[in-house]
Amino acid sequence: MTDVTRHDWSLEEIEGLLDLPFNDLLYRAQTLHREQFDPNRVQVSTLLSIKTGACSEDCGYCSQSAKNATELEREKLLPIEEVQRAAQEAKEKGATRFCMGAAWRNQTDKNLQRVVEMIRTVHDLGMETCVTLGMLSDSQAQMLKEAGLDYYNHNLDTSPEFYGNVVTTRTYQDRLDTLARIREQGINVCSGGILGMGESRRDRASMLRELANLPKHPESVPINMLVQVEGTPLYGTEALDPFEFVRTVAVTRILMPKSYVRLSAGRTGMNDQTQALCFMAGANSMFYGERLLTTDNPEADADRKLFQRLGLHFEESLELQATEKECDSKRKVRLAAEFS
Ligand code: SAM
Ligand code: DTB
Ligand code: SF4
Repeated sequence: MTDVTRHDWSLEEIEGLLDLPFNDLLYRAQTLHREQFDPNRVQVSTLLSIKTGACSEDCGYCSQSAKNATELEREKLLPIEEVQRAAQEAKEKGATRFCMGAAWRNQTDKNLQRVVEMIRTVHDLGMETCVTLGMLSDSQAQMLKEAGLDYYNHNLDTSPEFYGNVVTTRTYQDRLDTLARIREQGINVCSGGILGMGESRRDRASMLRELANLPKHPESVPINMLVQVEGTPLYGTEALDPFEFVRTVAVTRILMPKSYVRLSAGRTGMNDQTQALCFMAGANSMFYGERLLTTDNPEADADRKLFQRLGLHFEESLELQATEKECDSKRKVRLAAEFS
């Protein structure tokens, strides 16, 4: 079989995909998706904000920037018991990964040591761990690796061309450098972006080219729809056509066929039909639980009902999958013996 992962996409090729008739695009994405994944399984992660607000970056979309006049209440780094309780609850509801986010531009080693303890605690509950803490130095990335961290989330957010319209306190290259440090340590990379910030289709193509042409594709690619927060510069931006969102999910699937594509922020503003189209376009991961970091996500019950209506299932943890495989091979041996 030919290798389906490429790292040499041109902007024109990607724009060509985004321009395809909707049915042709979804057919291509769904076909590739089926070759790599069970199309009816969705990986679910639950988020927790472990340090909220007062961030020194000026991201135009974010409720947590100190530069944005939002109503958010700032909170110091959470006590470990609170993190443990939230992770346990997420596990009981069926999440297999727990993602902890902090509103930091970068962090002190002292704070990072506390995050390391949180990672160990969540890991001991039998969940996969993910953190998103802003920029990292080499030694900090190494500390996270030694703590056994599974994923680090660090989004490129948009195209290099549009980036300056959204953030001015860091550069695109800063983001790429942190991603390289995470890779270097062998931590799984979670990196994607936000749509609906007033960017053009070409910008969406350009962001996807950056992600798809990384030396190794991110294992997880979150595609967020902008959650418009009052008091942020991007509040009031014209809403993106939901079909354009679905198209971008489909092209993400085509460019990075082996990656998990995550339907991320913005689901509360989407109807069930749009979400179903996203799953058809190749999304196979999402945030689950009523809260994202500082804004709302659909109720867990509503998501379970939607999954039931669509015949979708939560993907089990890797541990459970391994047990299933073991049972499956034992069953095959037994059947072979019975029929011989
Ligand atoms: N401070 C860290 C950072 O910026 O990498 C981690 C937390 S930050 C909130 C994680 C990601 O959430 C951002 O990179 C952005 O893609 C996404 N995000 C933040 N606010 C959002 C919003 N209002 N709508 C959609 N996505 C958002
Ligand atoms: C990602 O791409 N989206 C998540 C997670 N990675 C960290 C965060 C979404 C945040 C939405 C706005 C909020 O709740 O503050
Ligand atoms: Fe800070 Fe992250 Fe929000 Fe930017 S996105 S303001 S870095 S918390």
